Amino acid sequence: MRVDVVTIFPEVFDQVLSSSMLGIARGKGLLEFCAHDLRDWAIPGVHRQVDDAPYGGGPGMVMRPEPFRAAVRAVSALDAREPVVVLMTPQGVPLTQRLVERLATSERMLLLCGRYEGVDERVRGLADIEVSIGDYVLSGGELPAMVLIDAVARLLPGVLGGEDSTAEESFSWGLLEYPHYTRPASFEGEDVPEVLLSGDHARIRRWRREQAIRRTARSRPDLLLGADLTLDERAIADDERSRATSRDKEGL
Ligand code: 6GU
Repeated sequence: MRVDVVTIFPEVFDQVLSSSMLGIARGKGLLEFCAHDLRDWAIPGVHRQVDDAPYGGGPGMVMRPEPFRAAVRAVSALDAREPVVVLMTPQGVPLTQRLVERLATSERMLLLCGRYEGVDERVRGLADIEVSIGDYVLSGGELPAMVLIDAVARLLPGVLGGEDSTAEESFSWGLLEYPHYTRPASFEGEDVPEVLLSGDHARIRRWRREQAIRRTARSRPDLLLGADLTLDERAIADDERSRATSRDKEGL
């Protein structure tokens, strides 16, 4: 996959995209990445301006549409593949694992990062999709773009060791992940659950599933609405919810 980013801070991507899994993915040629400085397409003039005061008044600055328009044209033309153009904005649709999976099937993405109070409404017309990474406001789209690239890149075939390592993880069941343990078997009085040492794979699978359901019921009950649970599993979820409720009543 090829990923291009248009930003006024292209240098902030260097470290993150050269390290760890992303660096390896690039080394293997599975991920091509290029950050472009929006100011290369700034309004002509000494200040290389990309923003301006909002019509109608109000605080802050708004990013002008022309530099983004020119950048999308020029960067798109760098490769024959047509990119999915993504505008990173708190007004976008929430980034979910399902959306990540969909984006991971594309050959090319072009990410647009806004800054300041926001981007001119006409920038939105350049994007195929607008994406937010959560219900909080960040000062720019750069960190969200890195989040998106990381989430997508780890799904590309060949990036992670075993293809299976992403199949059982958080959200792929529509649930949070079950607890993981490694050595030592006993750590400061906390023991690894006996079932994991039993070698009984059917029992281990059942235990993990139950733990995933209990965790989800505790931390993210909203996810249970969309999860595919058996009646017995629904009962486990309800049990965990009622425990949580009685803990709340006890003020814990
Ligand atoms: Cl994509 N951008 C900004 N500026 N803030 C955000 C966001 C994006 N997603 C959540 N908060």
